[in-house]
This record gives sequence, C-alpha cells and structure tokens, in this order.
Amino acid sequence: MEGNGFPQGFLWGAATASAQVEGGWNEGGRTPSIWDVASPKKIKHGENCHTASDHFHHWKEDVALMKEIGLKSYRFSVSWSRVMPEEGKINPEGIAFYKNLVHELVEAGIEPLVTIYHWDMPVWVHKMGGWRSKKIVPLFEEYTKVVVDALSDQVTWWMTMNEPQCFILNGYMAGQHAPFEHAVLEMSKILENTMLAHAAAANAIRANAKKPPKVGIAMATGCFVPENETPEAIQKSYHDTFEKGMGAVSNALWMEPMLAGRPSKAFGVYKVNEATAKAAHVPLDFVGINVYQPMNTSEWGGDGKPQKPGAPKTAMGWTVDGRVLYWTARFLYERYHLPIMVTENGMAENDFICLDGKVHDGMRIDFLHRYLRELKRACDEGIPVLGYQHWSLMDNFEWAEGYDPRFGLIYVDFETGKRTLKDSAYEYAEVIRSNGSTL
Ligand code: GBH
Repeated sequence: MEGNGFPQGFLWGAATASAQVEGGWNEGGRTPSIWDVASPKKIKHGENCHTASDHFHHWKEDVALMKEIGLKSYRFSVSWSRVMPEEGKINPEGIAFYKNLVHELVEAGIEPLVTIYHWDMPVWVHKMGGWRSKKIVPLFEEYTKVVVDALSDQVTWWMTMNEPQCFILNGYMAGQHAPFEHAVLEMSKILENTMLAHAAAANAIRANAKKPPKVGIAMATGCFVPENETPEAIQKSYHDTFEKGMGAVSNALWMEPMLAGRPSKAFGVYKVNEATAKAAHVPLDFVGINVYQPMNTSEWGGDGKPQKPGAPKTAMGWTVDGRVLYWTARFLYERYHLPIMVTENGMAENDFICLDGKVHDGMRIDFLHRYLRELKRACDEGIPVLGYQHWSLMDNFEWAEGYDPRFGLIYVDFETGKRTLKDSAYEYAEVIRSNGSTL
C-alpha cells in the first residue's frame, strides 16, 4: 500500500456526449443522426434530442461553468453528421463549432478529451448499412481523420468510441436503442466490423495527430464485487468478471479481442475469431472505463440474487455500491495492464430546484464520496489511474429514458436552457481543489 492518494496532474473532469447535450440538430449544416429520427414511441415520454441541453448555443457559458467548478478536463464527443453531413463532404461550420469549443477549453486551462463516436450515427451512414456493413471501416477511418486533422493541434486525449457493448447490443440485439434492430444472427459480422473500425480509427489518430496523442476507447464495464476479501472470493469475482453473465457478454466478448488480441465468444453464437481479434488489437495508451453498478445484482446475468427491496439505488434503478469502481479498475488492470481512465461514473436522480433556488442533491454528494474513496484505494495500491470524468457535466437526454433521469452536476431547465450548479458541483469543486484529500 503506497497510500499516496490521487497522483499529481490527475484529470478531474466531467463528461457529456453530442447527441445528449448539443441540440441544434438541424443547424449549422448538420444532417440528422439515427437518434434524431427515432420514433417517439421508442422514447419514454415520446421526447426527442433535437434541442437536448442546447449546448450548441450555450457552449461558452458551459465552459465558464466548468471553469467555476475547477474542472481539469472535459470529455465530450463529436457529432459525425455535424462535421460530415453527407458522404465525402466536410462541413466547415461543424468543424468550427468544435474548434471553438476546444479553443475555449484550452484557454480555460481544461484538457479536452475527445470521443470520436458516442452512438449518433449519421442517417446517411446508416443507410449505407451502418455497423452491419464492412463499408463502416473505411468510412469511420475517414471521419476520424477529419476530426483529428481539425482538432489535434490542441487535443491530446482521444477515445475512438464509447461503449461498443451498448450501441451494438442495445441497438442491434435488444432493439432498445437506435437503430432499434434485432439482428441477432448477424452479430458476429457486426462485432467484426465494429472492432475493425475501432482499430482503423486508433491507427488513424496515431498516424495523423499533430500533438503526440494518447489513444484509448471508453468501455461499458463493471465487475462482480467480491463478497469478502479472502483470496478465494476475490478469485471467484475475477473469474466471473470475464466469464459469467454480463462479465462474459459485456466485458470479455469485447475486451479480449480489442485489448489483448485474443478471440472471444458469448451466447454460443457470438464469436470473434483469432484473425479478427489480432486485427482488432492495436496498441492503446489507456482504457476508459464507464462504471455504474456491480454486476452481482444485474438482471441480465448476475448472481441470481436481485437487489433486496429498499436497497440503495439510483433513479435508473441501478445499485449504489462504490466498491465496483475499485474492483473494476483492479481487475481490468490485472488483466490488460493498461492505465485506467474513468471515463464515466455518476448517478441519476429526480433533482429539482428547491424553494431557495438551489439544487440540494445530497445523494449525489454521498455517491461521489463513496465511489471516489474506492478509486483512491486503487491509486493507493499503485494502480495507474489517470483521471475521473463524472457522468455527467449537465442534465441531458438519457437516450430511450428521455429527460426524467438527471445525471448532471449542473441542473438544466429544458424549457429555458437555464443552468444551475447543483450542490454536488460545489462539493466536487472542493474535492478537485484538494486533489481528493477531502474524501
Ligand atoms: C452510459 O451507458 C452511456 O455512455 C451514456 O451515454 C449514458 O447517458 C450513461 O451511461 C447513463 O446511462 O449492472 O451488469 O447490469 C451506460 C450503459 C451499461 C449502464 C450496462 C448499466 C448495466 C450493467 N449501461 N449497465 S449491469
């Protein structure tokens, strides 16, 4: 135990994604994404993301708020159809939006962390077959190069994609996310296309970046939390984290090929063969981990012991247990030896503006402490953790769940666009100022 806590230069930040915050869906030369054209029937109260948090118009104010919180980093994603509204066409206005944002961040002393793709596929790409088609590989590579050419004079940190697990399994298997398909029998092909597109993008970043880049990917992950800390219990959880239920289908199926070049399979029919695994594995500088809840209580392949009634949970129904952050960082580092960046962690509440005009989100403050203490333990034990990006900077469009679940450190009035820092934002500011010693 080294006990040194969070390292100097730790990237304390917050995260968003283009489709969830930007809005301005048909402005500045942008064409629609598959989420813009989602049928209202697919979204909780029939909402859409056409305006979302209106970050497209409030971006300057948003950077000022980040500065007020004292963020060291900001993770955001680029909207593919904003920078490439049609095949082969680059949109200067779209490029300018991101250049201005990055410039403003750098001026404010905030490190930009760029996700190339966070689920908002342009409709034009979807019409060409989307992730089902091999064509996605060169298209994704070309798009990545456009973004890198535009932003890499000021950007160091890159993630090729966010949670392939989710946009593929939710979008093409469960049919709960855009494009709302059920392509179970095509899954091995889709997996291959997605992984090869990631590899092509990672190589394109490395080959074209002006500033020496740090290249990674943000994985949907989590782990089975050991029942106690005996070697047997730890060993069992490690095993389950890569071989059982969610561990197999969300972690190993994707990470074995992409992070280690090893073949993988799940559900008997989903397979990534040796050749694809080798091609999917390109050297990365870090792995991004999006961590929310332990897999133990997952309805989709947990321990078969669901949450006890009244157990701590968020407005999404997700179990609150900070240990998942420590054990996920530890298990992934043990297995893949890559430095860890927490690219998402946070909770939804049904926050509202109180009579005194403030947002008293006490549960989120408690959540922050619980999870960050566990992350500190990982740092103390010498696991290289590079940063923590809270999900989310601001309330936003929670995909098929619409606008009810509020994940932000900043409250957004979706009618007026007005922003209010929640109590948790002030608390996080203290954590950042002390580099975690107030935890
Ligand atoms: C992320 O997805 C997205 O990147 C982000 O856009 C989104 O807004 C945010 O989270 C909040 O939803 O406990 O084993 O059953 C998270 C996707 C993956 C979270 C699966 C819950 C359940 C794992 N999710 N996970 S398990």
